[in-house]
Amino acid sequence: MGKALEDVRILDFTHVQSGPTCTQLLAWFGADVIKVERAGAGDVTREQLRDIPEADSLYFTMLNHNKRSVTIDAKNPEGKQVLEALIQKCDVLVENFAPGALDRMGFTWERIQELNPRMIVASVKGFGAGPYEDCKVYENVAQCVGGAASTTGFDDGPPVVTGAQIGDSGTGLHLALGIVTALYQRKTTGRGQHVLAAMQDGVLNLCRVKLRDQQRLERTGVMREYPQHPNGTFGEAVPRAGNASGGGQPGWILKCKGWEADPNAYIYFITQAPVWAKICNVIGKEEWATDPNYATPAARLPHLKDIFAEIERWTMTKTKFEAMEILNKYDIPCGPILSMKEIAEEPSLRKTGTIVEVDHPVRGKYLTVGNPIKLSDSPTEVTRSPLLGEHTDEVMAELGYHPDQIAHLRVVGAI
Ligand code: CAO
Repeated sequence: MGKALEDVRILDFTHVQSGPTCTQLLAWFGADVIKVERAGAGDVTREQLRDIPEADSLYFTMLNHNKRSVTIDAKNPEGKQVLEALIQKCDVLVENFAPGALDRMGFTWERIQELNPRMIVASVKGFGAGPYEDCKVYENVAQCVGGAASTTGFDDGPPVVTGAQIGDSGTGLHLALGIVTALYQRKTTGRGQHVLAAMQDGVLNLCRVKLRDQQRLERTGVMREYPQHPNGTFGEAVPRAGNASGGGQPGWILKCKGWEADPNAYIYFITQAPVWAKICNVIGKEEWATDPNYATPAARLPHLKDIFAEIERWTMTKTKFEAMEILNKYDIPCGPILSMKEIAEEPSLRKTGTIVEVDHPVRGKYLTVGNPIKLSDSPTEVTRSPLLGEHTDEVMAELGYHPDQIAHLRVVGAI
């Protein structure tokens, strides 16, 4: 079967996490992704958080599947010429260098357009145009400046960052969408364009509901579904909502059997309005279904704390999986808090290719997250990440370089 992006060639000038997330997705959809790394060193993550001496780290291998690796010194004049040849041959250049780094290499937007007017140049930066546009940014900085940290955590504690890499991987996802959209538009315009995904913007996009709540707060002074209501006070900005659910269906994390010893023996429980009567039956509070203090969503809002305490009395008598099974019978939305160990061992995730075992010549077998986006006509086969410079000769030959020229470029340190 063919692949959705099989005619697309990507010059992958990315490193660390945000850019590589994007190009890995494009590779999974069939694009030929040629990762350009610094001669002799490579992507810094190859040796970060290493668990096996001398082997590429899981950090690197899990973000660079299905790519080819070439090493080119972009600051060497002859290395620059190789890059120019690549720019002429590729459809997209993806980069997430610090602001200005690509220009300092001599590859300004104008120069790239001169070399290849059809080229799409896609960048991840920390910020868009404005006072911070020159700043370097990492994941947690993006979470802080994008509104995630100020709205995450409990009201009586400090801001908290989340384990989901919404700044890096989240922005990589945004960039990938921008790239395929630009490729689509190029079909009619014949022109390339610049695609920018700023990490602050990407995080803010994922925090959209919190900007909604900011405006509701300014208008009404109170948000009835937040745990601060009715006893706490609201300030000028959206407060941290603990484990409250983001929408109009109140939810909370509740203890399950074994919580004293198991840090993940919890379940997320949503008191969805249409199944309120069923919830009352399951937890043995049948009278709440008709009691005017509990019967309607609006009446329940001031009592959410008591309601969840009562539901928790029930969930604590069941394991999280038992509770899930019982609640699902009644269509009550809930979800066990799964540990990474449980997720890694979950057979259904292996079956769908969401968790994949990959073999690597140096590190051996390891688990990775496969393509989370499934296309029926473009199936993904996850192949291992490349060794540093593994495909330099192959790609140079495709660019038309003779073996003697390749040997010369190696001697002068251009590749
Ligand atoms: N040949 C020669 N030089 C190369 C090269 C190559 N193949 N690849 C990279 N370099 C050079 C760059 O040209 C740059 O040189 P100058 O500083 O002289 O311009 C230098 O390597 C360092 O690049 P950098 O500034 O991007 O890297 P850093 O480690 O200092 O910063 C990061 C890393 C992530 C903070 C920065 O790249 C950044 O802000 N990127 C944009 C936002 C982003 O993607 N952040 C998420 C990262 S994932 O957590």
